[in-house]
Amino acid sequence: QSYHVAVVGATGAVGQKMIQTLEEQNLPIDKISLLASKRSLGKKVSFNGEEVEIKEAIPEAFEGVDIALFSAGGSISKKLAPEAVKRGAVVVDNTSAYRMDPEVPLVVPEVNEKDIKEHNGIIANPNCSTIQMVAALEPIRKAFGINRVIVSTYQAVSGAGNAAVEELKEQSQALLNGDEVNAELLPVKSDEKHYPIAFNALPQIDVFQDNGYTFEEMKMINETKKIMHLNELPVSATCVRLPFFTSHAESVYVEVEQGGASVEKIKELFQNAPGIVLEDDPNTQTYPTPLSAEGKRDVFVGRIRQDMDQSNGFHLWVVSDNLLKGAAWNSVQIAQSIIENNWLKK
Ligand code: A2P
Ligand code: 11C
Repeated sequence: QSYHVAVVGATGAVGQKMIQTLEEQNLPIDKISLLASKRSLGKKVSFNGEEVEIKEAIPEAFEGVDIALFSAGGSISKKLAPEAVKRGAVVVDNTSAYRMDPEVPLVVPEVNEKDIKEHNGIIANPNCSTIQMVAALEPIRKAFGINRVIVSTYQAVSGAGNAAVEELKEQSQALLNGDEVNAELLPVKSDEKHYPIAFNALPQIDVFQDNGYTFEEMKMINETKKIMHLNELPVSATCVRLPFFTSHAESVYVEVEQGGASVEKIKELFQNAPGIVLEDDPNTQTYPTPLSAEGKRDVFVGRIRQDMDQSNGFHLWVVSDNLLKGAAWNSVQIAQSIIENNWLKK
């Protein structure tokens, strides 16, 4: 059997990685529809050696599509995902539009692959910073249970799309040339104030909520509970944007439920966990960095330490390519699981 796959947002930072990952994964795809806005009409993208023309993302574009990967922003997903489902497609949505909808599974295959089969047409791909954290927490949860999570993030600009990548380049060049620096996009395009990201750190990712947390922080909090099926798990997050292009890094503090956990045992868990690579040896200065994780599909973990005061508390440094495991690769993994398990229809 062969499938017709659509990518919505095909010209975007994540969409481009989706196309590349679909190609590398060699899934049984006999037709691909690459969709974006009117602005991209006529552009061509190569897929499996063929030039495919970008088409406008309109409801009719989903006729005959089996699986549609969406990454063109929440409002596009809200408008077009139901249109795709109406026409018989299963949607893997990489926006926040449906993630907290109780009817929509929110999936990181290493954690809750089986939730996919409960779908009603839409499966949500979590936020990039959530995905890499829960992938690292899951082996610990399975072995010891977890009681509390506190995370601080160090996030790449590509999480905010291609325009943010351009802004960082332009600002960096301007600063080094001694020219005036323009900030028009980050931290959030629609917000009142904009700050330079070049040579800076911005403790705001996405808009502020009434409780003083940002939406990115609330995504990490709420999505983690849903994916891990731990509705009562205390989770807190502080999310910060830094001036590098790719990969998010996270300092994660986790308290385990049962005794018996140690740094050595946690390292052993990571050595045997799917999708995780342990890079941890202070003697040889071995630990992951955003640059070393770039272009790779795994979640890298290092700097594992026991808390100095809390014997059931552990600190981890977790790094992953936000466009791959954080977005495109996780979406393609979900698509692959749908195909391999024949979960297209519920
Ligand atoms: P386009 O390039 O035609 O604007 P990024 O995350 O890098 O900012 O990319 C956003 C993606 O979402 C792009 O592929 C962009 O296409 C797409 N997109 C933005 N607005 C729309 C729209 N109204 N309809 C369809 N796709 C859209
Ligand atoms: C960022 N994590 O780095 C965001 C990007 O909910 O899918 C992903 C937004 C999302 O800005």
